[in-house]
Amino acid sequence: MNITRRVTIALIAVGFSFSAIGAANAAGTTINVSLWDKGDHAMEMLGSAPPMGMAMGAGPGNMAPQGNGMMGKGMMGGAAQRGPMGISLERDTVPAGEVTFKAINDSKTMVHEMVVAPVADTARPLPYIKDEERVDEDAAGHLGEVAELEPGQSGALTLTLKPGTYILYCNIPGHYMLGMWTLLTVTQ
Ligand SMILES: [Cu+2]
Repeated sequence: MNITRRVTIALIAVGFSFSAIGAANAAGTTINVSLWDKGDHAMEMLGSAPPMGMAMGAGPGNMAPQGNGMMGKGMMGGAAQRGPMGISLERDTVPAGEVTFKAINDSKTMVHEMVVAPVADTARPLPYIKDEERVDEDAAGHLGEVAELEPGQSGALTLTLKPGTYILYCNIPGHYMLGMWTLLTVTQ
């Protein structure tokens, strides 16, 4: 074994012990969140496309992969794309406790935001105010948000979450209906 190799192995060992300490001491989980859209024309689909809110027919469970360009890109191999805009999570399952969402607006042109709410039943759409094309945040059970990020801006939100299912959605008018939401599972 030459010296270079020995040093390399020693460094790997140090790296492992550091990451083990890091995991043990971590106060919570951080999730990177991408708010994205496919450009200015994304809004034109509102009204012409079928509604794509949760449980509205074009959700992930109801949409077969068809290679139509709407599926599969996903920021980090995450959620399927169901519409012209969406929310992608670095991971969609986290342990209960403190969760920090680091949201970045990856749009070139549009303001987006990230609102978090609990979900009792994924088969039921969120309460919706049709006149305003927005989710009724109070009725949905608002837990917190990173409000109105300009393109390229980022923001963070830390919540203490119990086990269950949660939705992250954008409540800029029309965006939820265009598929800008995703689910997060919090485990025991
Ligand atoms: Cu949005």
